[in-house]
Amino acid sequence: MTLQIDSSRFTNLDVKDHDDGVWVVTLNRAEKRNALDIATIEELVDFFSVAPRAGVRAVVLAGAGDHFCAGLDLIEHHDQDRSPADFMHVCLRWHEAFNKMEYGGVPIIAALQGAVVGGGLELASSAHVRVMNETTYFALPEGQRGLFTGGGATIRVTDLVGKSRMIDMMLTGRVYQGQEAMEVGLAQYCVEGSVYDAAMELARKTAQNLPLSNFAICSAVSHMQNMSAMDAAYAEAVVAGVVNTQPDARARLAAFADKSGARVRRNS
Ligand code: 1HE
Repeated sequence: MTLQIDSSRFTNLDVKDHDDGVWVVTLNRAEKRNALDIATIEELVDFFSVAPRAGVRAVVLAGAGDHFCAGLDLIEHHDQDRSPADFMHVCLRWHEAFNKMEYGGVPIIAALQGAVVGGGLELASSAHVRVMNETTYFALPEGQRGLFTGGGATIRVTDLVGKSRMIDMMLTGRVYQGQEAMEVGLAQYCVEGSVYDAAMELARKTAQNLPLSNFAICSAVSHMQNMSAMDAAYAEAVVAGVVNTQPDARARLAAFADKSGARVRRNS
């Protein structure tokens, strides 16, 4: 069953269907530096709940304006004067959204410009591929604000940069940018010029893979990280059993066999 995505339902997100099954989801509150209020989180839950069953083949996740995302909406948080239980539930909604992204099986390419900070970095780290440029900078200012990460940074940012760098970022507010950000693993691509154009190109390339292969890549790998090595190896065999025998792959295998299929060559 294929579900439909009604773009007009979204306000804080701008949701657009491009060709080839590539969708662009843009955080659309540039005047607030795309800070994540609860309404934005609910729209992310909404979109990424439906996307895997709506024929979405890849997503470019972008931010309007000069900055990708300023993290938690600090003004909303201040105004609402939340109880511990209230904020726990807020964080659980963030996890709902970000888990649907990471485990949903639809490739998400994040186009990161300007500030990618606090919850903005938590959001970016839920994507599968991150593209930065010379404007991009990453930080976790929670420590300075009297806060702690609540949107999965302890897991996902630690996965990217390692425990000691994660703790340093939180303690000292260290900012990573440029080549150093690449070297510590915060992004896979650093481009000159538009991160959006580069992310679109990657999304289009990704969308040419068979959806079941992409589902496994953008779901199974993350699940397997949570398993013991023995269980992960078993799960890998089961997933490969399903994916590697899919009827749609036969034409690609036949093309390799008759030598019309592309060969893997080193970059020129
Ligand atoms: C905001 C937010 C926000 C901007 N919540 N409204 N996150 C932070 O600590 C980052 C806080 N933000 C900043 O450091 C800066 O705003 C930026 C570096 C992102 C951008 O600077 P700049 O000079 O371009 O903009 P600005 O003048 O600081 O802000 C422009 C407007 O955006 C202004 O609103 P206005 O109505 O006065 O025009 C700001 O109030 C608003 N704005 N950032 C709300 N974050 C699940 S736990 C997650 C924990 C966290 O994420 S902690 C948050 C960390």
